[in-house]
Amino acid sequence: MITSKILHTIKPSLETSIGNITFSFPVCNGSGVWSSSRDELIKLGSSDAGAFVYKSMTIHERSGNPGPRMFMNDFLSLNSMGLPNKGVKYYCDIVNEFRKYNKPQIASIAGCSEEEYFTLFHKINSYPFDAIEVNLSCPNIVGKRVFAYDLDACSRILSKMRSETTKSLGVKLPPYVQRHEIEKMAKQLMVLGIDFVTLINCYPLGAVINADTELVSLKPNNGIGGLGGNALKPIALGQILLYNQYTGGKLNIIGLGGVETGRDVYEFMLAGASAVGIATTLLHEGLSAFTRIKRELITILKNKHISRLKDKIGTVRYWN
Ligand code: RRO
Repeated sequence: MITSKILHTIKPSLETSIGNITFSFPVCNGSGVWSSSRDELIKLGSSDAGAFVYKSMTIHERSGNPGPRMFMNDFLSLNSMGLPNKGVKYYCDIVNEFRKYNKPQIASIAGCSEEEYFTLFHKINSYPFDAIEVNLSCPNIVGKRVFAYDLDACSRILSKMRSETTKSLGVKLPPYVQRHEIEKMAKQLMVLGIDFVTLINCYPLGAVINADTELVSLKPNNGIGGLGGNALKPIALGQILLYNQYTGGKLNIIGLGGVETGRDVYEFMLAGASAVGIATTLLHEGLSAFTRIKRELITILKNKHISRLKDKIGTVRYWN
């Protein structure tokens, strides 16, 4: 009884790592949310977020798709943002200054061709970003390939980058619908020596229709966009479990998809995520979501008498 009381007052460690970077708190933003402009990034830096994940960068600034390009309700989000971002130079110009926030800074890059990915990579690689997340799963630009659905193209892009950087290198993937696709990708990422995988980007090609107005919710791409939010959580958990199984827990995972609470973060970590991103929740609630989730997570750990969150990564129980 006394021991349990003492354990309850000790602050648990929330520290985890992704590749060679350490998160003092494992919850970050999903790329693009609060991370497109200098002002947003300053606020993200001052928040309880465990790391910065920059909006996916292209070579030149893009204004993105015309609106309405984002729809949200209590259960889901649907977006067709179309990669609005300030261009790679803008983010390279601020990364050094933002080291003052003492959080890992993860650059996200998105090209329209293999050549563009390399141009972006070479630029980013010479700046003090702590990690590079190669977004091979951006779904919202008609005519732009989703490279993640082509294993050979992914391998070409990632193996060249791996040979040229010592930074933590990761890839952001979409959900796959067949088990063998996940197995092949997971094993290939291990062979290539990739440090982390971000699972998952939105579920592509969704739509929402309003019976009253008889309108689709989004303007771009005739109403088609990527599904996010709570509706995505079971899909994200399934993908994380499978990647974790196929890599024997040796590939670090940033889990993303429908995370709203500290309890969700805990479930994602049981499934095998070493860090967790929030996107739709951050849009709904703002940056105070990090503070709330941190509080909730600490309460769970205290109630379960867990002193180090990282000990729980991948420890989900299965039925015999
Ligand atoms: O900007 C977007 O439309 C977008 C991107 Br790049 C992405 O990777 N995922 C997403 O849901 N939207």
